[in-house]
Amino acid sequence: MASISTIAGLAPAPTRHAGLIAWVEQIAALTKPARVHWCDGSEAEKAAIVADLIDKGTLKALDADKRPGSYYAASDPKDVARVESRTFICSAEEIDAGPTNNWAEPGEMRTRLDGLFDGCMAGRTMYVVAFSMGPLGSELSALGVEITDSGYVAVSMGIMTRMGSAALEALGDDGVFVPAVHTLGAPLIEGQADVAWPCNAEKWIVHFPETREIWSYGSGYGGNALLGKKCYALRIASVMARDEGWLAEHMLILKLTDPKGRSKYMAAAFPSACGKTNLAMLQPTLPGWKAETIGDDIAWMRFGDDGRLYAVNPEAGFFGVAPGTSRNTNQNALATLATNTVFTNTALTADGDVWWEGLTKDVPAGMTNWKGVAHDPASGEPAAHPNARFAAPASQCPTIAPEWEDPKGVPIDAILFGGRRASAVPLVTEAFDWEHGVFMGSTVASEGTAAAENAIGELRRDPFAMLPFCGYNMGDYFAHWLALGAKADPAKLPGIFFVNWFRKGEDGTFVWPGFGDNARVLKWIAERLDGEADAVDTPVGRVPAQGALDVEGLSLSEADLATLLEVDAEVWTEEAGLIPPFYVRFGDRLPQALWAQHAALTERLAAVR
Ligand code: GTP
Ligand code: SPV
Ligand code: MN
Repeated sequence: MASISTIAGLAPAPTRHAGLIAWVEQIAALTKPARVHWCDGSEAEKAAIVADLIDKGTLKALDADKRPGSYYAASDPKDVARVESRTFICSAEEIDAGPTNNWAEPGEMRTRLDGLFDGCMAGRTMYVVAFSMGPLGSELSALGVEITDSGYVAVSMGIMTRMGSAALEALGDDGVFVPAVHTLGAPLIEGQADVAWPCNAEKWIVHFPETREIWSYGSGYGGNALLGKKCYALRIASVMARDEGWLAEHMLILKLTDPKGRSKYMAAAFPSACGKTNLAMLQPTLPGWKAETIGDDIAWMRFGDDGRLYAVNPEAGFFGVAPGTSRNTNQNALATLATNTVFTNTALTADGDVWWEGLTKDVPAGMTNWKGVAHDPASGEPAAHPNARFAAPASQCPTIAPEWEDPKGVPIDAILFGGRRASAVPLVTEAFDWEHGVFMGSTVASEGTAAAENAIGELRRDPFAMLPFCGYNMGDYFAHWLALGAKADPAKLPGIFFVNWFRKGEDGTFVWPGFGDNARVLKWIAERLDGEADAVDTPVGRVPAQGALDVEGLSLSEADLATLLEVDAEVWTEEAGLIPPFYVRFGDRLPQALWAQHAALTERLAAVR
């Protein structure tokens, strides 16, 4: 590996950014790696790191015909998802982290981190990964540098961000960057053999919002370790956005074009593993309608000079949930990950390819499961971990919109909120106005998934799908959304909608077919924006009027359709009653306007009961 220099501190820094060099030297002195390598983001560099990871057993090359340029990793069984209980927002004042984040006093946390990071990279290579979140050179983009002792992270950052020389160049001699330090927390002493997936039983995912710093210890997985993603583009960026008057959101971005050629841009916030990737890549089942992809997880949005809200996808790749992805549900995702993809915690087939539950009806024989042992279909255990993921370049997506890297972003026409709700919540509801939409966003609740440690299936509040990702007091976050709307021209604000693909019938199965048929809901939304579709007012918002939702060709009974669109005042009175216990947690940081929205909802419900 010629490109990797061998002596810490003597690595020639490919930058004249004195602040960056000093920081890298300081972190090297603390973490004591065996080598320092400044990533340039080249193909040759990726090949060298991959070769090293294959040597170590971290990666397996997949069959070169079936899955060219692609690799497989299986994590430590205890390192499979984000660890919210170990995630901290260390603002100077506890109240500024708010009731929904873990907080620790910054001085105490720094002392703890100093101890944890002392010598933590011994025996390993320290990679210096400069990256841009957002298209290089865009005013909506921002830069970061992740230092990591994981080659897997360096390779993944190469897929998920614009990484290497170009980002270093964009930094110039004195550009601002968010410093992010990541370690597996698994130093190697002289002669100690490495393991395939080094990590530490103890994990710390720490953010200092005021100084815009990230420190991550002990995990090699996803949002814990690829620090450009949740840690920077959501937790730190949400703080930057509050201070600078923009929005950093857990949202997909898509473009929908109707048969007349009229396009709309939509952003949608659903909690983790609740359908963003799938909606971002949907294949409409409606003739003549076209959907294109701009982003699948994160949106940075800012009002333009024309008064409209513009969004960019800060990422360059998709880190998507594998299980459930199939030719029937998301053929565009499958095409995206045909090549140059890193798979983690899927199953491995006997012929050197990957598999996961839902990919095919038939379960291939002779697979190795994500734990590395022969898969036994009779065991009832899945072959892939439910949070198994793929990391694939966004540019490979067949439906990627030509403007996905437009530095000025795309003007958003509609914002959607949603979650997994087996009952109560209609298929689609339109907010009466921005403030009502913010109320809707603030009350999102969803059933838990495998993307985090919380109990699967249990209902929890996840306002704006940002509960795990808001880097400050969520009461202030709601106020920020209200303030941006109040400043804007109402005619230019996006419409706000609430969707729920996950309503279940009495037999426990989903009533709505979902996936490509979600285009039917998007069609109604687009027509509402153009003033062309009818709606009826209910206490919770506007739902499609009879016949306004295009269900032609669906095998949906009248009763099913009624279930999907029903707003039951009894049920909703109970729902509304659950909001105050949640709101009171924010004390006086909860905007009065949201209490007023709650009171108005209660009144509207009382009027129809
Ligand atoms: P993160 O990457 O964790 O933020 O998740 P995401 O919101 O991008 O979720 P994703 O699209 O990967 O969906 C996760 C799961 O939801 C998968 O198992 C999908 O099969 C399932 N899903 C997505 N869309 C639908 C839908 O319309 N209907 C149903 N029933 N399931 C869906
Ligand atoms: C999520 O959990 O919302 C993800 C995956 O998108 S991770 O990057 O691991 O956070
Ligand atoms: Mn996500």
